Amino acid sequence: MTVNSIAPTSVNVCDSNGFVVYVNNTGTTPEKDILLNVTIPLGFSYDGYSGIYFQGGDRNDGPTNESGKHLEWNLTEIMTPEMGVVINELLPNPAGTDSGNERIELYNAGTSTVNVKEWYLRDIGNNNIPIASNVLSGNVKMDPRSYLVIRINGSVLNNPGDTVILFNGNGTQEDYVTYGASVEAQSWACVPDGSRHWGWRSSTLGGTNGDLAPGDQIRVEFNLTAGCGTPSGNKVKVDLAYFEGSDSQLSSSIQVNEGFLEVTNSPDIFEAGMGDSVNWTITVENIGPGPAYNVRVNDTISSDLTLLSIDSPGGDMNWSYDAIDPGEVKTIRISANATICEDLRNDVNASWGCSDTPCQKVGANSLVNFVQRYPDLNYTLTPIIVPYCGKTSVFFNVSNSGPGGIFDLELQFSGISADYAVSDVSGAVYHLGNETFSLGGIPSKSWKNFTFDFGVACGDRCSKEAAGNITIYPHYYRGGVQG
Ligand SMILES: [Ca+2]
Ligand SMILES: [Ca+2]
Ligand SMILES: [Ca+2]
Repeated sequence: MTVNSIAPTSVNVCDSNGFVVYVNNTGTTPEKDILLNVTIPLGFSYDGYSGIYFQGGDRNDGPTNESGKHLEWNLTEIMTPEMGVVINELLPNPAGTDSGNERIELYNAGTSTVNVKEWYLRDIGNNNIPIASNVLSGNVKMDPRSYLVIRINGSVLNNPGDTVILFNGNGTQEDYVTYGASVEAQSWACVPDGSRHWGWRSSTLGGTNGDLAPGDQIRVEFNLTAGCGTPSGNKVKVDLAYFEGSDSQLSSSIQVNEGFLEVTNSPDIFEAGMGDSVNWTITVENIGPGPAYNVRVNDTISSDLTLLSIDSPGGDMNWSYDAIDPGEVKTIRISANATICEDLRNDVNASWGCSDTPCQKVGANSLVNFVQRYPDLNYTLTPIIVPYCGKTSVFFNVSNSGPGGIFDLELQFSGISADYAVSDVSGAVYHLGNETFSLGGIPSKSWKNFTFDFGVACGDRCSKEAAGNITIYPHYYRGGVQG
């Protein structure tokens, strides 16, 4: 007997791949007690599917033993049908004289003992053959896997062809077998025992017909999956043991293709001013030779970035792909708004794997470098010449000619005499307590005007009215820094 293992030459990590083992009987007699052992290559695991294909029947039985490193099939056990007592072998044309030398072999293919004391056989010519009175070997209380050989008085089994029927004690048909032109000195026998795979074979009366006839083949199929990090170059080892010997074989070596993700978050460093939009392009590329399955991607922006848009699947910050093929690139664009000036970052993480346990985790991050863009504040005002017992309108122009914006501009007028009063403010808010005008923001390359009346109250005054200098202190924020 020979054993031959066919493995795929190239597999992808996570994919279920079919493997095949052929067991061939290259001899001239049926073989029996067939045991097949497969050594699973490093990194592979059994998927739970197995099929046994042989002449006379197919089975989907799993391995009879499974250790994680080995799969073992007792093919004799698997191929034997469990169907009770059946006709297993007929000798209708013994060598020389037939009369008194014809034989019938029964076989208990079931799992429990059957008493066939009351059973009988009958051929197409209605010749009845009681069993109990014609036992040549074996016991009418037939144990599982036991044989019973029946002698036939006279000549009953027709040499050109016949049908033999097995009845139980109630007269119910249990089995029947039909054969054609007989071969002298050969038995009409099924291989394996109890199967429907009949042929003219050497007699094995009282013993097994064998499990695999000469020239016959058993095909065993099973599926293995390569897990994360499975190395290339390993082989499947198969060992066959049978009654008369053994055989071993190694498959060809298996190349294992595994995905490898590379993640970029571009640009690495983004230069932005306050209020600017920042835009990133995230790429997830499979630079490995195999597909990356169950790809999960997560993007995180720091809390002081406000998300404007992201074109990920579903528009979420967490998304996934069923698979990314080798060489395939997924591109995501994300846009956010900077609301403060520091600790701004965007982190992207990706992972993939066959199941929940990832084969690979990878990430990339990008920082926002805040660029200080300085404003250039200028102001002009009409000269303040206040008439006695009167007031004058003051016109104030504030401009920002710099590249950076001014936020929350306040102009503090220090040194206003208590005799003077500010009134009719337009274009600003005046705070009497600290003599401050609030103007709000002055964006880059823009200006604002405000006006107010400045005056002195009338009174019986002899002295010269107060005169002097008013110092203006500007207070504002530029990009989060107080200026
Ligand atoms: Ca005969
Ligand atoms: Ca004969
Ligand atoms: Ca036999």
